[in-house]
Amino acid sequence: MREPLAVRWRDRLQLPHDMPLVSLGEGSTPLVHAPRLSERLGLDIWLKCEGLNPTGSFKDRGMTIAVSVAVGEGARGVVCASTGNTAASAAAYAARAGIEAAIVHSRGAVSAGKLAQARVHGARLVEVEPGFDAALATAREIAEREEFAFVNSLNPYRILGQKTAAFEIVEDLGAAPDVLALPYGGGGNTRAYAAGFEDEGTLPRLVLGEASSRVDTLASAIRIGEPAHRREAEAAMSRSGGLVVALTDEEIVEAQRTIAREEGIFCEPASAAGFAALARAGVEPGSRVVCVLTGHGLKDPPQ
Ligand code: AN7
Repeated sequence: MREPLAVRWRDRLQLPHDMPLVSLGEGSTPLVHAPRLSERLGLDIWLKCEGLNPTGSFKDRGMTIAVSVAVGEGARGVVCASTGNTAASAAAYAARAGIEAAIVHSRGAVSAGKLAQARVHGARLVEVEPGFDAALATAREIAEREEFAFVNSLNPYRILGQKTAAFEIVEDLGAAPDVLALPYGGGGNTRAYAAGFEDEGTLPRLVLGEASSRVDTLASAIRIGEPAHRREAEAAMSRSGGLVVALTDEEIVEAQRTIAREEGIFCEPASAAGFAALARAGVEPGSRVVCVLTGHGLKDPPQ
């Protein structure tokens, strides 16, 4: 059995030993070597398969800690605004904890599978006008009015839990990679990886893939107009000597298909943005690269 990440990394995260733990067995995801992608780009590429977390995305890493803390503080429920994966994760962990979950989402913006997850776990769905920013404002109002814990990535425990992916990569490879490629939506994950690797002593070059058309990209998970963590995420990217690559939907879908056909791994479109960015990042040949595949392909399948 794999230990929950909050147990495995308790000391590193400085979590109290007596804290109540709400866990579904998250973390310890496979880091899979990608020989064909490596050959294609002249690099040494590894895929961190975050779609194998309990609800199918990396969001579970932060949610286990955020919901555990909320329960410890006696919260009646949790609330978040989401493009879908945070919603699915919050709903599952709230169900596990026996508390309520309220999910705020923009009309037509969330994939059917992610909405189904939230519904099946018994969350209350609140639909608002298009735009992630409107959803975030409504989630804050609900948090205040109903005394629910706010579990968007602005909740510091989310970032804390997500740092553990960096610890696992260093453990598996024996050192930090030269480059870390990942999708850039709100920037919380970028911030978490940077903090995790900096704890380990080496920040890899951060290659961030964002949708060139943030507000209406086909990659629904990263349909975020204004990144909540822009300042911190881009500061970490600059510190690392990295870059942000703006991608067309065609590039994102092509990267998703390449990973699926050449390596047998199905990730959702947003998750392929890191690999898509890599192809345009001018990385030194032979570099060791980890591409973070943030969510499972079944989450947001092609129509
Ligand atoms: C698969 O669920 O923002 O840059 O509300 O689901 O940390 O925002 C999801 C984001 C990448 C971007 N890949 O990460 C939400 C949400 C997948 C995602 C991102 C998301 P951040």
